[in-house]
Amino acid sequence: MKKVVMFLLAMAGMGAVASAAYIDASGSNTVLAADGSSTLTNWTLRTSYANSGTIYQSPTVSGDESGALIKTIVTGLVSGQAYDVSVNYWNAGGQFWCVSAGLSENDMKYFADNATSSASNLSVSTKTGLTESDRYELAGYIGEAIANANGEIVVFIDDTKPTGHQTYNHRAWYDGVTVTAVPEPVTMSMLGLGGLFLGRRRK
Ligand SMILES: [Ca+2]
Ligand SMILES: [Ca+2]
Repeated sequence: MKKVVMFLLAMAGMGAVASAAYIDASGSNTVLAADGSSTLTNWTLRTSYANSGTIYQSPTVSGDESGALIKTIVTGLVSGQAYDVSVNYWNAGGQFWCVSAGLSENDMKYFADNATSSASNLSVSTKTGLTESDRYELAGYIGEAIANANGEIVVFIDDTKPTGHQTYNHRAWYDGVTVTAVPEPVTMSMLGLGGLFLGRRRK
C-alpha cells in the first residue's frame, strides 16, 4: 500500500507541470523579431504599470501601428513538452486597446476585449481578474506549442489592429505570456492505471 501511495504522490507531482506560469516580457527575453536586436522599434517600456511594474506600449503615436514585430523567448521549459500559450495584455475602460500574437510570424491572431471590440477576426480573450485603476488585464489564447530542444518557445507580438476594430485609441499594452503544460496522453494513461491498481488493492 505504501508503494501505491508513493506512486500516486509521484503522479501528482508530475501533474504539477500543468499549472500555468506567467512570464513577464522584459529586456532579457523580448527582442526585435527581425534581427534579435534589443531595440524594440516604436515600443515604449513604461514603468509603474501591470505585472512586474512594466508594460510595453505601442504605438508611440496614437492611432498608428508603427510598433515593430517583436518576440518573447520563453525559456526553462521541458524539451518536447506541449504547452498552451496565451498573450497577456491590457485594456482600459471605454477604450479599445488590442494586440496581435502568434507562434509564427506568418500566423498571427488578433486580440481585443471581445465584449467591446467591433472587429470581425478576433480570437478569444478572457479577463484574468488583474486590474489597476480603470484598466484590466486580458489573456488571449494563441495556441499549443512544443518546447524545442533548448526548452524554448518563441511568441511573436505586434500591434496590428484587428479588421474592423475601433480606430479610437487602439494602442497595445503588451505585458507577457502565459504557458501551461498540456498533460501528455501517456501521463493520463498512467494515472488511470494507478487508480485501477489502488482500487484493486482496496478490495
Ligand atoms: Ca510587465
Ligand atoms: Ca506593427
